[in-house]
Order: sequence, then structure tokens, then C-alpha cells
Amino acid sequence: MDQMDVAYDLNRALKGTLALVLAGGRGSRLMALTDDEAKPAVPFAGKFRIVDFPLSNCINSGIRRIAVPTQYKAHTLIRHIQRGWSFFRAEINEFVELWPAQQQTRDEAWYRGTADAVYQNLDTIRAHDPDYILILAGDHVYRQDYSRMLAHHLESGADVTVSCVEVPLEQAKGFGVVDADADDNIVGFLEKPADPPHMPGDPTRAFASMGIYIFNRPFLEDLLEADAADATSAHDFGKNIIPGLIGRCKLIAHRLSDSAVRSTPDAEPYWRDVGTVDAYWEANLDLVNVTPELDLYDQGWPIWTYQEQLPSAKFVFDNEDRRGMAVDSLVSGGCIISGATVRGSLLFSNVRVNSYSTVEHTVVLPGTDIGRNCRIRNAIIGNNCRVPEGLVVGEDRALDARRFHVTERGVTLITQRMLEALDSPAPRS
Ligand code: ADQ
Ligand code: ADP
Repeated sequence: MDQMDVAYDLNRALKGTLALVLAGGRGSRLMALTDDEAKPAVPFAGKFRIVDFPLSNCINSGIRRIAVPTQYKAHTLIRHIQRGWSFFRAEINEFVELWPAQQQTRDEAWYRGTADAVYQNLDTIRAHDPDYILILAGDHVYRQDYSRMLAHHLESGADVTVSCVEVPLEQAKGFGVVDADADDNIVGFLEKPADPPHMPGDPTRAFASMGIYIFNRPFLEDLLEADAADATSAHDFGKNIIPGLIGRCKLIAHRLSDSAVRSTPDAEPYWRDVGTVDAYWEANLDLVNVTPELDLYDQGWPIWTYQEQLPSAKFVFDNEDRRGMAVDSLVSGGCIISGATVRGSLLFSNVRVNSYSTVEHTVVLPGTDIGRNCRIRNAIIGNNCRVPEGLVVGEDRALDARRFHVTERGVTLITQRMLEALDSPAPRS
């Protein structure tokens, strides 16, 4: 086949692909940040929500037929997608559809696992008549060109392609760990093994599934029908479907390094499952570095979002105390820093920091107001908090742990509920 035919086939395959961005999981390791909203809806990087990353990757890759199965606390997620992602043209067969769990199948269960979330929508999938199904997680932050993964899937003649990434061995127990031969055939798969095997030749790293799969559509239909009839299955891609395919079909590993969108040609591929409070804090604060690992300023791979119209960030300088500034920080629209000092921090939209306060190495979510004379360090402050005057965080770990949630690496997570509990009498023990 000459190059033009290859390009033509890839273009047709992209048009024939339906992407499913799974966005129903609870994400309980993010603690109080997901008390009120699903993890894909959690704000990230100042003005985005996590789900904007897989959705933007889809459109930047040329995939414009997308469905988002939702379930757990989906209100803010649904509102965000309706407001920000409704620019597709149904007339030319482009769309983002929301698929809330609605007990469509006979046994009237909510989505039981990731595979069930797809199975319960098989009729809708058939109605769209795609050739390929791209399964994505709604809760990862990364830039990947799925058209390159699809090209690999087509070239290799695979039934199923699993996108994989090298991760530090100590993190591998949180992932599906993949064993691939020299031709990228997957010959072993262990879902979240207690003692993960390392990569051949590198004892410090493991080869992990990103939970991103391309299936040929008829193959997926047969698989899901069989899985639904299996009473012992948890109906989950990582736990049941992928391990059950070893040796039974052409199952190919695709390396993120072959499709990652990088800021410089020699940059490491970037992929984060910001599933823990520490990972969330680190990934957000990476962005305030001079050369962050994630480049949000690349106009060749824009990340799209919905954001309300807000006035520009404002800095009110107090001449006497020489405060009223932010350095090494990202400050979003609608913020006012008045007579306060912000360093190495990320402020989401509509944050106020008032006089004589200092905020360092802290992520402040939208709508929060930090009162006067606060000293806050190494923290995440949740949505719409009213931080009382004089609050000190990050200096006395034991005290912080009694009042808030302190992570393993010493990041304090503060929410409005925790702040309200400060005012009420302590429960009797
Ligand atoms: P996990 O990270 O544990 O493992 P999982 O909890 O299965 O992923 O969630 C995957 C995606 O599906 C998430 O975006 C989640 O929101 C969504 N989801 C979960 N349950 C859902 C439901 N009932 N309805 C709709 N959506 C749902 C998986 C794989 C591993 C792989 C990691 C990579 O099982 O093999 O290594 O992803 O992060
Ligand atoms: P502080 O408690 O830090 O003294 P104030 O709320 O008194 O902060 O505000 C100080 C300054 O910040 C105001 O004089 C004004 O310039 C600016 N400011 C405060 N709120 C707004 C607002 N809603 N719009 C524009 N500027 C504001």
C-alpha cells in the first residue's frame, strides 16, 4: 500500500471510531475532593477539569464522536460537558453524548464495572455503527495522539490494543502490569499485583496498562455479551476482560512513547493518574515550575474547557508592608490578591487572598476566600472555602492532622466542612 492509501485508511478509521470516556468511577483516594463530584470533574491546572484532557486529546486526534458514561455524583461533570463541549455538529455526525447509568438492561443494576458501563450501552453503540471503540478513562492528565495508537492497531492487525506506559516499580501495584514480547504481543497481564514484576532489563520500572483500549467493534460486542452472562465476573476491563484475552486473540501493547505529544522531542512522555491527594498536589504544582513537565501553552495541542467569563486577576499592593503579589505561581481569572503574598502556588478561579496572609506551595480551588493574617503552606484548599482570619497550616503537623487531613508526604487537605467543624464543639470521645 502506498502512503496515500495508508493516510486515507487512517482517516476513515478515525471517522469510524467511537470514543467512550469512562467517567463514572468514585475515585475515593482523592478523599474529600470527590465528596461532592466525580473525579473527572475535579478542577485541574487553574481553569480546566480533569476530563478536559481526554476530551481534548480526542478532538486534537481527529476523533469527533465521543460518549461519556457517567454515574457517581455526576452533576458538575454533566453541567461542565453541556456548557463547554456542545460545539459539535450532529449534522455531520460529530457529537459528545452523555450516557448516565440508567439501568437499561434486564437486571436493572447500575454500572457494575467499567466493562458493564460499555455493555449497558451496546444498543446505543450499535445505533452509531462504529468500526472501532476507543475506551478512555476520564480521570487521567496527559497529551496523547490517539490517531497514532489507532494506526498501530490497524498495522498490527490486532483485535485489541492496550496503551501502556513505563512507571516506577513502586507505583506499579496500582495498575494493570503488562508482559509484552519483542513484537508487542501481550503475553501476560496482572491487575494490581501485590508484588509487581519489573520490566526486562530494568529493575526500577514496570510496564503498566493506562486503562486505554482500542477494540474492533464486533469483537468487543461478543466479549461483552459473554462477560455479561458470567456470574463470577466483576465486569471490569482490568480485572476480567483483558486478563481473559491472553493467548486467545491478537492482543497488542502500544507504547505511550510512540504517541505522546511532547513539548520538546526528547521530553519524557507525560501521563498522570492524579488519583491521590499527593499526586494531585504534585501535578498541579509542577505547573508553576519554570519548565513544567506538562506544557499547557502548546497551541498545536490545545486543551479546551468551559470557563465562565471572569475579570482578570487583580493584585492590590500595600505600600507599607510591600505585599500584594504572586510569584512562581499561576493565578486564574476572577482572583484578587490584596495585600497578601502568594509563592509557588496555583490559584483557581475566583480566589481571594486578603491582607497580611501568605500562601506557599498551595493549590487553592475555585471560589475560596482566605481571610487576613493566615499562613498557609503545603496545602490543598477545596472549593468555596471560607478560611478564617489567622489560620496557620503547615507548621504543626500534629495540630493540622487533628483538624484537617494530612497526607503521607505532609500535604494538608482542607475543605469547607472541616473548617465549619472547627467552630462547632469537639465531639465527646
Ligand atoms: P483503575 O485506575 O482502578 O484501573 P477504574 O476504577 O476501573 O480504574 O476506572 C477506570 C475509569 O473508568 C475511570 O475513569 C473511572 O471514572 C471509570 N469508571 C469506573 N467505574 C465506572 C462505572 N461503573 N461506570 C462508568 N465509569 C466507570 C484501570 C485498569 C488498570 C490500569 C489503570 C490505569 O483496570 O489495569 O492500569 O486503569 O489507570
Ligand atoms: P483586605 O481585607 O485585604 O484589605 P479588601 O476586601 O478590603 O481586602 O479589598 C482591598 C482592595 O481590593 C480594594 O480596595 C479593591 O481595590 C480590591 N477589591 C476588593 N474586592 C474587589 C472587587 N470585588 N472588585 C474589584 N476590586 C476589589
